[in-house]
Amino acid sequence: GRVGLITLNRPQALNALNNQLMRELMDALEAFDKDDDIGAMVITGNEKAFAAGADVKEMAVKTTLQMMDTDHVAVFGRIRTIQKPVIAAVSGWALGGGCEVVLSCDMIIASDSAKFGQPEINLGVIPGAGGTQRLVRAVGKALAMEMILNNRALTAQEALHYGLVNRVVPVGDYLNVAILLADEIAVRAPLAVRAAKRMINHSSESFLADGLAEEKQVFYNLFASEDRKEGMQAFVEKRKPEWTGK
Ligand code: DAK
Repeated sequence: GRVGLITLNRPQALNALNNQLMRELMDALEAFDKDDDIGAMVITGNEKAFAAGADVKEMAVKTTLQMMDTDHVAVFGRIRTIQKPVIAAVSGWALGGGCEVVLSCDMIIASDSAKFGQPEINLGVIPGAGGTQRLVRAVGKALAMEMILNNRALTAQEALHYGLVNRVVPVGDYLNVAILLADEIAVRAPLAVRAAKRMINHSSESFLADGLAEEKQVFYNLFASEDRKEGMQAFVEKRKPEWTGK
């Protein structure tokens, strides 16, 4: 019908968001946004993972300057420019950049196996694509602190309890429920739907731009640290990182 469906499809890497995947995701969203036959969109992954974060293997070898130059994950910023509603249908892992993609969507339907987390602290960095700003608005400061400072992941039921997701449904149903919800919204008055989305986002975004700019700068600063290199290298080598505070 009038629903544009986008499926993240790098199952061998739990849909880790590399450059190419992020670009293709944004291109697809923008194409649907321009398409008059589409009224709403659904982004999904597979049962095991929505996305386990930015691709650490790709990131581990980057210098700070390369990160700033290509700013590949700044592609994330393009989600904010999508005017039509975007629903995330999440099962399994939604971690790091994957959780940030979800947080940038307008509604979230979770399967009962979904898990939401911001594990960047394990790599010696912080969320760099809106996590520190959007999570606190979604679940409140206390829980956002625990999730980001101490890698606490939320189960689907916890995410529902704290207001992060709209609904939790059995794993066999989550995608259909998301598509049905998108389908219902897609046939509503297009201008009003877009205006409502814009204004609801405006309520929390007026201070967000400053926060996002600051967050990105802090991310790059941490990217220059030895601990960041150690954290990412340790992941690639499947060992525990040794932090030096440098
Ligand atoms: N990147 C690359 N590969 C990944 C990956 C990731 N994030 N997550 C999983 N994989 C790969 C694994 O390496 C493994 O591949 P092989 O070793 O078999 O080749 C395969 O997917 C299956 O993963 P596991 O064997 O680890 O599966 P398990 O079920 O045992 O564990 C897990 C699942 C999700 C707990 C584990 O895979 C895990 O901890 N993954 C990493 C999660 C993580 O740390 N994510 C946060 C990444 S940092 C920026 C903005 C934002 C960001 C960066 C910059 N700017 C504005 C510049 C975002 C940063 C992040 O997201």
